[in-house]
Amino acid sequence: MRSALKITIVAAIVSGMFTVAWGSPETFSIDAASPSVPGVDQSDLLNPGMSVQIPKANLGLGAGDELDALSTGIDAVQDNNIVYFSVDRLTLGVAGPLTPLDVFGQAGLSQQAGDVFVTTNALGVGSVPLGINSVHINQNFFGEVPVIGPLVNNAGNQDNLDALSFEEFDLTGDQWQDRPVYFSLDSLSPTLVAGGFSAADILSSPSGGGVIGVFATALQMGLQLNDDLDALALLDLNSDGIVALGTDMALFSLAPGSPTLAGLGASPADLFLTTFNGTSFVRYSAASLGLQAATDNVDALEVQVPEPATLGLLLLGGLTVFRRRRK
Ligand SMILES: [Ca+2]
Ligand SMILES: [Ca+2]
Ligand SMILES: [Ca+2]
Ligand SMILES: [Ca+2]
Repeated sequence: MRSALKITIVAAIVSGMFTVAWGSPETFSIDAASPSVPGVDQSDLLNPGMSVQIPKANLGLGAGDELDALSTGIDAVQDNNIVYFSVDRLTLGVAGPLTPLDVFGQAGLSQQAGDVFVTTNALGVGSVPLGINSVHINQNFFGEVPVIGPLVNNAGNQDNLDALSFEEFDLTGDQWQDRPVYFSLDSLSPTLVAGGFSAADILSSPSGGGVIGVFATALQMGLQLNDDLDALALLDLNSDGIVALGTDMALFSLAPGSPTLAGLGASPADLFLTTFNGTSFVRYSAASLGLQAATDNVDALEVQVPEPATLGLLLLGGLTVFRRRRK
């Protein structure tokens, strides 16, 4: 790319030109190794700015639990998506036309783990994965450490965003969820043992709080009980909190060390698609996201439909679903 064009694109991204019309992160979580813990807990749902939206106790979670994937169940998962994702502290990325404002560049500045990236074309415009990504939201927007801009080198530790939603869960400001919370836990979470759950299960906590249930089991996705699902975009088509086999859809990723990855020769940065029919397949490879299969890990996910007026289409899609249910 000509350097003048590249500088223009980079300047546009820094100024936020490409971020305003796109998905707006409303809820996130960070991991236990983040320097902002224990100021907030690794299982709390957080607002941008690092205030607590839903404390872990209101989800039914306790000490030592690690919430590592999150969804409202109304994500526009389909066969082709623009993918929004986060990566872990060890992720390196692949150099691309938008470096340094991509995973590769942010990793070089030691500030990649708290960012949200989006799959784009070479001009930085949202696209189904083509092997190119760019910074969608830098970590300072979330109040994550380090609170610095995206072009500054970070000498210290960094918060790791490990769960993401474009929607809010608390709509009334009382710190209780007003819609179901779909989530997953990591393999060391005490609640897994207490509830007989797998780290690869998609769990749910109902509107208003209460007892944690299983939305979909590891086996319904063709996973093994000792896999760990660590990133999730979910469409529970009729929003009833009960999985519809062959109809509901999820895009997800697995954590490093999950035996299914070794069995398939797949990467913790690959994204799998399932309709809960007992199988999953790799829909987007690490390379298609601009990531390295051997070293990189996707640890949070959101999606949008790949048309220009994505927000309008998202609303239309939601209304269609709603009408279909009421027939
Ligand atoms: Ca960053
Ligand atoms: Ca992350
Ligand atoms: Ca998990
Ligand atoms: Ca992963």
